[in-house]
Amino acid sequence: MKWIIGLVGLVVAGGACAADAVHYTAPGKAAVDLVTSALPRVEVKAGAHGDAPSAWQGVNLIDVLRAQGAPVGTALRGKALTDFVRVTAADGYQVVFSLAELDPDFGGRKVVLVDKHEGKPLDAKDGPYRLVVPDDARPARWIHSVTAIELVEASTTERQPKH
Ligand SMILES: Nc1nc2c(c(=O)[nH]1)N[C@H]1C(S)=C(S)[C@@H](COP(=O)(O)O)O[C@H]1N2
Ligand SMILES: [Mo]
Repeated sequence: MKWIIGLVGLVVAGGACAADAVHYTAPGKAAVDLVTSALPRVEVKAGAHGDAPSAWQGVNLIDVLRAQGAPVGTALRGKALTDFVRVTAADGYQVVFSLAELDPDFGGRKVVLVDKHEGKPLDAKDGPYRLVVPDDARPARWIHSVTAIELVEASTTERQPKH
């Protein structure tokens, strides 16, 4: 009986955040587990550390952010130009991207949240999700074992935009 209660407790406690999910947070929004199945799938060919390019499949990070209501495109103006995205991994490793760096109207940097390499799910060491940033000269932002993606507002003044 005791073990049943323990099991139920575990399931309830774990219910807030699924084990293999990526947690998404943004200012003023409730935290969610990301569901990317409705987003367009993309493939990039890239190799880290001078490896021969190989194929990675997933979704564009900017599409994830747009789907979550992040201010992109014409909404990316004023204070939102200080917004950045912080990505955290299971081992505590973190990287950031500015929202404008990712937005196609600005930097348009390709960053893909991948769940497959050469068509196969990522292995336990890197998965279930990692980022691939083909145009970074060093692969240090190819963060693996992603657990959280946070949109962060970094504005520190009250200045109102003129445009
Ligand atoms: N979670 C996590 N991701 C990480 C790192 C890390 O320490 N932890 N190291 C980064 C660095 S410095 C590099 S060079 C690449 C190495 O990628 P690889 O293991 O696919 O060669 O992973 C990046 N992603
Ligand atoms: Mo590295």
